[in-house]
Amino acid sequence: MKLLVINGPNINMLGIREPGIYGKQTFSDLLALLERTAREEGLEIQQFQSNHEGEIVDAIQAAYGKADGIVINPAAYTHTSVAILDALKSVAIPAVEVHISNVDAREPFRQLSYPGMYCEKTIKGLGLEGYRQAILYLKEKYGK
Ligand code: CA2
Repeated sequence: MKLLVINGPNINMLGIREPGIYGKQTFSDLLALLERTAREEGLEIQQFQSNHEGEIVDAIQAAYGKADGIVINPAAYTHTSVAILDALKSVAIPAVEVHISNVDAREPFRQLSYPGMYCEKTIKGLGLEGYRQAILYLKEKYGK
């Protein structure tokens, strides 16, 4: 099974500031978690991080016919990007949305998610563990 994990803007800065909201773990820790999970679960996991909305749209389109599932943390684009929502709809690959923080308990502008309107499930507030849970969900439901 091939999964694509996509992270949006500033996720590469994890652990550097605001540990009270996002925890102390870094982006390198996230990459290590993805590698470890891929190994343990016998999955092929490709990861992509970008600070640019169009590049995220391109990555989703490039997954068409290749990935069996997408795990996506669109970061700030969560709350603004109809383009990412449309890209997910256009490829129709099963997707799970992840948020490191509990966006429900934060500012009102973080309560709306456009990509989440396509995603089967949203996991929030579990830190990096949320990515692992999203991967396990996709494996359980679509694994082959
Ligand atoms: O909780 C999440 O995973 C978010 O997607 C993270 C985004 C935020 O805009 C979303 O509302 C919720 C922010 C990404 C990381 O931003 C940083 C900010 C300060 C220090 C390090 C990273």
